[in-house]
Amino acid sequence: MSRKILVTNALPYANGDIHLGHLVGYIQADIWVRFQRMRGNTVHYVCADDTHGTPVMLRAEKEGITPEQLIDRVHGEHLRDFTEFGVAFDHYHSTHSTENRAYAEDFYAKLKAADFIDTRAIEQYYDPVKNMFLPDRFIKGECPKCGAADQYGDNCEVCGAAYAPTELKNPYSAVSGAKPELRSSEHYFFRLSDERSVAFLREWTRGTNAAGQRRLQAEAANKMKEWLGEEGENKLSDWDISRDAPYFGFEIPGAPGKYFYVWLDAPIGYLASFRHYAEKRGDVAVDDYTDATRAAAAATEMVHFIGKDILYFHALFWPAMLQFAGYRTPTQLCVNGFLTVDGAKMSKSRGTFITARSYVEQKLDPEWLRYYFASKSNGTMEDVDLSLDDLIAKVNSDLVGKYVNIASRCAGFIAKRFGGKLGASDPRATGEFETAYEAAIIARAYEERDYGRALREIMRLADLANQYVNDHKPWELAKQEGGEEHLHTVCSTALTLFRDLTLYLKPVLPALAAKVEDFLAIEALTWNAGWHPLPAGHTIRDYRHLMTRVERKQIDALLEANRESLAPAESAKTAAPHSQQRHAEKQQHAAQSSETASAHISIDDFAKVDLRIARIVDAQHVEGADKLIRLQLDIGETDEAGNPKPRQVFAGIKSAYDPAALVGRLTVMVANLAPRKMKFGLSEGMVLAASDPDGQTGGLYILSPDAGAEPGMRVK
Ligand code: B3M
Ligand code: ZN
Repeated sequence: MSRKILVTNALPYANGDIHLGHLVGYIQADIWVRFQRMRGNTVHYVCADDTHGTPVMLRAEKEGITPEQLIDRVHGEHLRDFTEFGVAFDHYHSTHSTENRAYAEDFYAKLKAADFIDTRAIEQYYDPVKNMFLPDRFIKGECPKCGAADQYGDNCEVCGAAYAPTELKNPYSAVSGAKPELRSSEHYFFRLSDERSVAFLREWTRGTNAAGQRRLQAEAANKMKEWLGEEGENKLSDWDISRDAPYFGFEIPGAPGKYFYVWLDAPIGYLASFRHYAEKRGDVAVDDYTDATRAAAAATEMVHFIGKDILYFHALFWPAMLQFAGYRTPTQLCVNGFLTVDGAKMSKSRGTFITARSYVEQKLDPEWLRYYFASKSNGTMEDVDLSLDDLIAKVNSDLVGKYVNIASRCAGFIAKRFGGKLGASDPRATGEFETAYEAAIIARAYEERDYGRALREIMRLADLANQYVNDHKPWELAKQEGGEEHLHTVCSTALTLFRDLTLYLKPVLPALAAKVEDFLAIEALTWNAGWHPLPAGHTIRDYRHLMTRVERKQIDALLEANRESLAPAESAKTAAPHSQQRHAEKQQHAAQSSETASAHISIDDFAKVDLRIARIVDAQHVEGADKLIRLQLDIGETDEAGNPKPRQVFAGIKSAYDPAALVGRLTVMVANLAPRKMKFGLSEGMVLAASDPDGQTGGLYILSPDAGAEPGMRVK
């Protein structure tokens, strides 16, 4: 039976550009949507800009325009960026819309009637110059824990501590610089801590979707357990859903000067976007997807793709709001991790904070990125690393070297020797590609969003196809007397295999697949269990170039285009003078450290360092040491009796790693460092770890080799 699914992506804020970090989740969702449609399922795929809140209001003010003008412009930019990357929403709406206001008011009225709304007075910082209450991110001061200057009101970027803005020392308003005053004001709360809501959320956590998949990934379900606590416990707090004027948002009915907090109406925007689209189309029954009773009867699904930083909103507030306002609840959350670039947080000074726009302007192919992100997606909440060299290698070897190569080696013969007409295919060669079994393996991986697994399987088939071509050598057949018929069969067979590979790759590479459908003169490919070789006598079109190789210099140009200049640009000036200064200092620091890093050494100098792959066989906290973890590292060494003899190393990585999570991992160690006697014991080497060059975030990242490396292997 075919499924009916409403799919959404998180709504990006309307005050910033789309960057590659955003695109991870959007591309993952788009691939899933395309796959479901190829399977014959009905999918409505919607999104919108998240337009409300203080940052949008202040940004518009700074630009000298109205918030409406700002969000109009950004809406166009965001939609353009998504479209360029093949992220094809059925509709891209705005939370500042009539549908969204109507929904927000409806939710509020229903939650109020069900006794889920409370009011109480709270104390908050107020900017007496700007005449407004200040959200946490707009109050700065000294960290109450470590004393670092210019920290935000919610947490310290230097020591990582989280605190309330009222705990900051010497606070100042990031908007006007004024010293904020504490003032009291009446706020509206959603009573998340109500017993009904706790009971409901426990139940909701456990559900599955129509394909038998769990509603929540394992890591998300664990988080839920942590948030909800043990059975009988109630760890939830009520949620402040109102903000005081001036605020860009929807005024709360019957509460002049009070506005819905941006996060109240943001997820409601999913429904608003869907309603707008459905009404425009005229043939989609909105209630079948949104009303609790109707959705159950119609067996529709609602699937949200989100980043892991907004899980709390989507796994607690949102399902509870829906449930107690009488709406259907989400059938599945698909949560993705953050993006790192070359193993580190995206950074403006390194040029790895890459905007979608710059990528397109530098003329890089968006499908390279789609392919790469897909290859690194495994359906979990793990972070995704964009290794730039690996992107080049994967695209060039998999897509150009293996896949496109099949067509480019065979198409010419069909055109020149056979007038563009195909011959019969060899069923022995096409067999494995076209079995229901093979299709099911790949389909299952797509369904589970383990796109990396799907692509590995597809590339295994591409290897087989290349093997077939290599075995039969059409270029030699073409020169042989009487080789015509064999040549015809081999090239036709290879093109059938190429068609099959295209079908499997189509959710990831829709633009490329469309070019192939055109070249092969075939209907749009869909996912049928039993398909057939391209028929003899079928005429194909002339082969056109399908995809180019990535060059390192294109990547370098992309980084250059995104690198923020050292001189603080006039346009980058923020209302907060301190943050501007700190930003410039950070960048200067980064520039200096990269200068020192570029002094040359000879290859002999480098060869003196004996780097080895090591397996962490044990990791323990060290009593009395606040930075160290005691590691036992297997690098293949044994004692006289032949038993494994791991090295003991003390590593200063406690701030970033839980010892238990390290056991079993492979990493890289310096094996010939002179042993050093420490207070806690002998340290017989060193593990390598990357850290932020400006030393501000305190992030530490130990290295891991690619799969296949073994303990003891030399790294050089
Ligand atoms: N705008 C935050 C984000 O972009 C927020 C998401 C809203 S989803 C309803 O990560
Ligand atoms: Zn601190």
